[in-house]
Amino acid sequence: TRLILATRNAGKISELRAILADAGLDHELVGADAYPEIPDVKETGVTFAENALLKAHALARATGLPAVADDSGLCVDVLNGAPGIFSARWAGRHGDDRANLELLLAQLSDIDDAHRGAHFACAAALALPDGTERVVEGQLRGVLRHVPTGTNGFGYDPVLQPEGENRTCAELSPQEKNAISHRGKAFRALVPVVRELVG
Ligand code: ITT
Ligand code: NA
Repeated sequence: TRLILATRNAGKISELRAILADAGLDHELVGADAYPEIPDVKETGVTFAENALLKAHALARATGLPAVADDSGLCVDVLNGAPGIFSARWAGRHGDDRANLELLLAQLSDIDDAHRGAHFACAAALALPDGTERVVEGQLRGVLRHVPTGTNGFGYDPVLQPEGENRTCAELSPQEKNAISHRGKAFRALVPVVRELVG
């Protein structure tokens, strides 16, 4: 069976392919880029779960195929959970990882190490063309470094150091990150749901 990955974020797509394959899912995984004629859905939800469901439903409805979607972001304690669902466009232009990272570090420049706690959050949604939906969530807790370090991953990975680690997410191998990440946790929880509802 084909399963649409309702995302255009290249970093997410490569992580999702590895996470879902390692979890034993043998579906043909097709990225949203295979459907350029389908417009991006407006992320009007106020939670990760709502936005993930919006993206999954839009692709499932438009393609007639089951779709999974990811909505995710960085929630900073001292910023009361910001940037949260606005993580991809925190500095203005959607998906400008470098500008987002710089803005975040500027906002935290006066914050000492004891107060730099944060977590990544991910909502993983499944939608079927008939409107059936499921959503599950995962988190990765850590602290925010002052200086970006590492070249793996994407987004805010160079500044988040997971609890119990002395490396940032961008210094972990893809396999190491997927084993502990918000996205790994959420999508591993979604796999049995896909098996039940999609086959
Ligand atoms: P799609 O909507 O097409 O899936 P997007 O990048 O717009 O792609 P989101 O709205 O979910 O997706 O925004 C996610 C942002 O959160 C992403 O741009 C990063 O800045 C950040 N983020 C999410 N997961 C991350 C991770 O594993 N490592 C680093 N940053 C992450
Ligand atoms: Na979003």
